[in-house]
Amino acid sequence: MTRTDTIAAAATPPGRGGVGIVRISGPKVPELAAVLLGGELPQARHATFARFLDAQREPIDAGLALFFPAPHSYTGEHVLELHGHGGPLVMEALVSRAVELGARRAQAGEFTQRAFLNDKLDLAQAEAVADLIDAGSQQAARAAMRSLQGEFSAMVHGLTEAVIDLRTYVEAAIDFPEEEIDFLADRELTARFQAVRDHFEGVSDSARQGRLLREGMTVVIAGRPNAGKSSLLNRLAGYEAAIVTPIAGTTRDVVRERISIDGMPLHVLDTAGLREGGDAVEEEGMRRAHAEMRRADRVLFVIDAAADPDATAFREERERLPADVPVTLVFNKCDLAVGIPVADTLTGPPRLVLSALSGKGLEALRAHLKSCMGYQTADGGTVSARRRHLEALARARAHTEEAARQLNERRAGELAAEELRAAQQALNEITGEFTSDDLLGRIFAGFCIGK
Ligand SMILES: Nc1nc2c(ncn2[C@@H]2O[C@H](COP(=O)(O)OP(=O)(O)O)[C@@H](O)[C@H]2O)c(=O)[nH]1
Ligand SMILES: [Mg+2]
Repeated sequence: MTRTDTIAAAATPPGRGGVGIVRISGPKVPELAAVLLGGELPQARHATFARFLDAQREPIDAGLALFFPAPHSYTGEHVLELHGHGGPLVMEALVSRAVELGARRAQAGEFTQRAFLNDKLDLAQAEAVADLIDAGSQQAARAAMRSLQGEFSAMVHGLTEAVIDLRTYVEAAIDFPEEEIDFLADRELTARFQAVRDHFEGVSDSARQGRLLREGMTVVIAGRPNAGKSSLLNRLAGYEAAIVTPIAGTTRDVVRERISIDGMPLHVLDTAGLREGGDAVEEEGMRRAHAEMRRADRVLFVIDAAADPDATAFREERERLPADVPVTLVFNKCDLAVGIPVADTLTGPPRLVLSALSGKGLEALRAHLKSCMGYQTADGGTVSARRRHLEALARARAHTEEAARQLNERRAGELAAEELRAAQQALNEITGEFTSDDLLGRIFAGFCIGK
């Protein structure tokens, strides 16, 4: 793919609409426009009424033509937009005509890819374009808009600056070896590493929230057999997705449901009850339950509030739950547990009291899940982010920790500087200062044609 190509595609979705727009971008636009519009180029950035002509100079359609000369366009190249009548045949005829005149059909995301390659947007911003288009809730849309305006990129740049400062500090010390001993014992250095760590923490938190808003949160329902896990899944899903019986050990495999709470996607997984002494099938079910919990964003640990008001089940299982996945304790069957005080001797996880049978307390659970996804904080500055960003942040952070270790344990300034350089490079992948063609290909392939 060379950037000397001129590309064309319908920018509006296929189907019928009042208006349909064909976008053409590339160096051939001026000559192509002159022929297609049967005369002169329209005045730059002015909506001009025109006929869009075929090879016989017969009008295919008539509408508005807009010419954006390079570099002041979405892609940074010459761009022509034709606003015609929104019908699939009209759009196809206009794109074919552009192809006859030397353009080729654009691939998915190619306009935005060119905008990225011409420095109109960085990579995180380009991804935010797709996120904005795909947003399933107002919050997700606002978060995507913030990323598109560069808020997330600015956070990543701030972090990169902090890593560069640290690296410069370390490298300066390597250049003056006679001072190295003092330097390594330096409190200043420890403080600087800590500051960078805190900075990582802040940016990773924002990115994690952003990813939840975009991709949805994965919630695993776990607990003892018969606590009401499957009943809870069915309540959330709004239909009988999982089999519910009074027999312990009914659910043996993982049951998955995709639900949405006010437009926010949520993946809910019901699992086999955790207990000792099940048969081989139940054992395998529990193994799967644990595997899903490790991958989850949150575990809803369901307690039978009538049978186990002290949440003994949770205390017993706690050790085996993944340490880094947050838990919410759900005291179910509150309809049976009237008057039974629900234990508050446990510190830590948030707790909710509800009845999967009657539906009491379900609204509070939905509100809780929404707040875990950043629903409330979305107006307080959540940005949109992707798994790719979180992975790059984690890698950068690991390199920074390794740098600290090289200094503390081995006094190896050179190696520490090298690790910091790798950290910086991982951060640069987020905004795209450092990327492979392969990565770019994968990112833009996820866009729609014409964007
Ligand atoms: N009274 C009452 N019974 C419930 C409630 N939730 C579930 N159950 C009952 O508890 C039994 C086990 O429920 P189930 O959802 O299969 O539990 P699981 O083994 O944890 O998946 C069934 O007989 C349900 O009808 C509740 O909130 N109140
Ligand atoms: Mg079940």
